[in-house]
Amino acid sequence: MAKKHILIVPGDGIGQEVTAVGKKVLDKIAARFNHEFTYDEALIGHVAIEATGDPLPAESLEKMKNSDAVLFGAVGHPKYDNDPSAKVRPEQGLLKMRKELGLYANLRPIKLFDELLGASSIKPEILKGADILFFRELTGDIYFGEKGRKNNGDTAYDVAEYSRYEVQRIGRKAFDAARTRRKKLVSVDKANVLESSRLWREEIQKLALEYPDVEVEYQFVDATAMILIKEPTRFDVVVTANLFGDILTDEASQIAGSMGMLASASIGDGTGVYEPIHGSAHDITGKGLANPMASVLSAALLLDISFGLKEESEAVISAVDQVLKKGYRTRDIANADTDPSMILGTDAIGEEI
Ligand code: GGG
Repeated sequence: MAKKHILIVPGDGIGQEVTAVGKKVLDKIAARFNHEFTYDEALIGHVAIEATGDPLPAESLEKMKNSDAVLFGAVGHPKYDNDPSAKVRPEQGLLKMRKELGLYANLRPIKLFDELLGASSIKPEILKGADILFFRELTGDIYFGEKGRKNNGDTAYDVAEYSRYEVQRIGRKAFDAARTRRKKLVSVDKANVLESSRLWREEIQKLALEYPDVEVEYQFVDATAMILIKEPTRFDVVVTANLFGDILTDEASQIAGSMGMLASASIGDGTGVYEPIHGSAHDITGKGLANPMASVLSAALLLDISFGLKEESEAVISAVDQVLKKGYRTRDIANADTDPSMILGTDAIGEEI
């Protein structure tokens, strides 16, 4: 029997709705497998700014550090997107959480459930067999380098920076994972243009010498963007920088059918954080339309990676699979052939799972 303390951090928008379903699934697992999961909640993002003025209050960070794992939702609010001069933004909470918890590796599995072949506009024959694990570096790059304005505010800059150490530690995680899979690693950079990418490639090349059993391919990010939708089965493990990983995994979500299907695990020095890759989606917030499967699959990653509960994790993935096999869909993964009575809202599909 495992005794674990899980912090629920719903954040903004649909984060609240989908995280509630993820927690219910964890409750069900605890009951079925005789574990004891205790919970607490914390604020982040816009809701934290509204309550305290701070996108990541010290109390939230403290609770994160003292938990066995965090199930997180999303941050963001359109009011900041339309106000570029806003000094305090929800996303600052997310970046600070990653930095403070040392979450340098963001694992984003691109898992295509068989039933969702045809859910996106990519042809099924191109998608069949696609199974990719992205490692997005999460605490460096242009997100964390110096940023500012000069020339009386008429010029803005964001510096992309990587140290050898930062590349090595994410690279090693990706090589180790490739060893447990199909032993193929694609390292994505822009080394024909960017100095930070040249250092990235140097370090991955050095690591490759330690992993002679792993076949390594180096791609420029623009080529990867094309190959992902042209030949997704070419990829096994992909390792890349923060910004490239952010963009490429949104693109890769179309391989899985929808952003609503993609879970992620952020791991590093301390407490692991598990979250859907999607944002707060205020256009559908409060309507009960959000697909909670990314949150449920994030809970599966939490059980496996932070708690070592493999069977429980597989039970969750299998539950999602069975619900899809029965024909249930949320709106984002339905198509013209879906029987409208099988299209369920957030809570209803959560109950089925
Ligand atoms: N659950 C993911 C989320 O909240 N995304 C919103 C966001 O601001 N993402 C930026 C990033 O992941 O770097």
